[in-house]
Amino acid sequence: MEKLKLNTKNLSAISERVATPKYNRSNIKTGIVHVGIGGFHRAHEAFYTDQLLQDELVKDWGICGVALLDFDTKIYNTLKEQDGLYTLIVKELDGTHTKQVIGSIVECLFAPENPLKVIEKMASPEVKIITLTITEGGYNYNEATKQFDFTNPLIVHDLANPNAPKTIFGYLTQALKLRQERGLKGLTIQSCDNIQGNGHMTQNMLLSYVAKAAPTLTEWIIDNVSFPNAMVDRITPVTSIEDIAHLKEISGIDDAWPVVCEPFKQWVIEDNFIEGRPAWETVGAQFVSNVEPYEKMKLSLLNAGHSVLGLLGALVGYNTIDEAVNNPNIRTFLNNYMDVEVTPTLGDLEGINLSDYKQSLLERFGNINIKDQIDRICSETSAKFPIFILPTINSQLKANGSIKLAAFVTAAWAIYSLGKNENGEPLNIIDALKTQLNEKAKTAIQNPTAFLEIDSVFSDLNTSTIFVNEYTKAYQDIANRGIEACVKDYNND
Ligand code: CS2
Repeated sequence: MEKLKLNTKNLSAISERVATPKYNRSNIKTGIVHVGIGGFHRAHEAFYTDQLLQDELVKDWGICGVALLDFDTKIYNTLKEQDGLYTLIVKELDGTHTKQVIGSIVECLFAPENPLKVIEKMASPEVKIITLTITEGGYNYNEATKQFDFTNPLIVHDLANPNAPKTIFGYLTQALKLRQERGLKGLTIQSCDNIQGNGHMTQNMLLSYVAKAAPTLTEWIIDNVSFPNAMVDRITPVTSIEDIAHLKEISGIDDAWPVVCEPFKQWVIEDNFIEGRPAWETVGAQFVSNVEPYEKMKLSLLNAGHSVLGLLGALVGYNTIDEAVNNPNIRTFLNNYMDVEVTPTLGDLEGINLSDYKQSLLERFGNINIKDQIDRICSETSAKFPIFILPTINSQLKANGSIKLAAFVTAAWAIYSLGKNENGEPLNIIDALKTQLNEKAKTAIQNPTAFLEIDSVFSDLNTSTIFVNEYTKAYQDIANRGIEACVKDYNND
């Protein structure tokens, strides 16, 4: 089969092989600027938006994708070369692949190359929404102080160089300032990251920054910018070389960076868009007045469930999440964690059948075709732990509920941070706090609680005697007998 490079020129030939956008992309205006064009955005919001644009009446909601960091150079170059097009490969449960070319990213910008262009785009009158996937750590929130972290060198840089920012806060501030100065309308800033109250978090962190960077803008933001909360969900592993080769082989599409994901998707959004929004509900998103319970459920069951499987699985020597969840002992442990420690903290989830939800998670985690990497799941655990697991521990401690399994997972993380699995093989730790985690992990061999001293992660958890006791016991147990033997015992307790 003739190999076709994915780009606008070849799109009609490619449409004979896989589904392609039915709309004329050159007629689509940019209504959304999205920051962070990694796999998740392209499997989720860009996918929903592509579905929406298939309706020929919808013309105002194209996406301008912004790559914010130097780290994003490769993805930016790829998308630029492919005219913003990429293939989404859905790995179905039966092992088949559903492929389609997504066209909703109609423009791309690389912030480090031309910051002013990005600021101008965000300030342009046709843009009504700025959406973000900047990762949990990107919000610059310090768990210990519960405040915006002004000590971050990048924030120090942005305060000194407002026209050449490096962080999202610098960009948003400059863009909103321009909108205010030019008498333009405000817009919506919508987080698509896994954070409880992600809209509130975005608003609070931005207002903290603005109070220092441009105090006269505060009032205007309060009146003219909305920050809806949202729960986002679709498991999107890192694309592998095999995925790229397979697409070329089977469909003859030469796509340098397709996106792979699971069939499941969910997007629950608070309907709070000050300058209008796409009718994403027509393509499966849910608009609700209060998204909090959905967020809490997803973060503390799905995301925390991932961390449980990732940390325990990594120590045993597994590479993918399905291997971990298909180990019956680890699966039972996760089940117990969800039922005994998380469920009591969730309160009333009207209209949701929690048992079905938990069951569906086990099925999704177990999808052997997805091959979701444990390295991906364990990456940046220092930013994930305070969001995915700590709230469960805090609620349970308050209610005198069990925290035994969460303490076990925390101890597993301390041992994981030594950098070797139980077979002595090196672990690929990817974490902004890698050095600190490793130093504390080494001290923890003699004194396990040393690991809990990282207060930007654990806050004051080390002052809870109940937690510290369970954690220390679990630490020693894992160190002496290994994950699997311990997990078996925990399951029988
Ligand atoms: C994962 C998430 O990063 C993680 O640890 O739990 O990326 C997860 O796959 C997504 O939130 C699924 O919606």
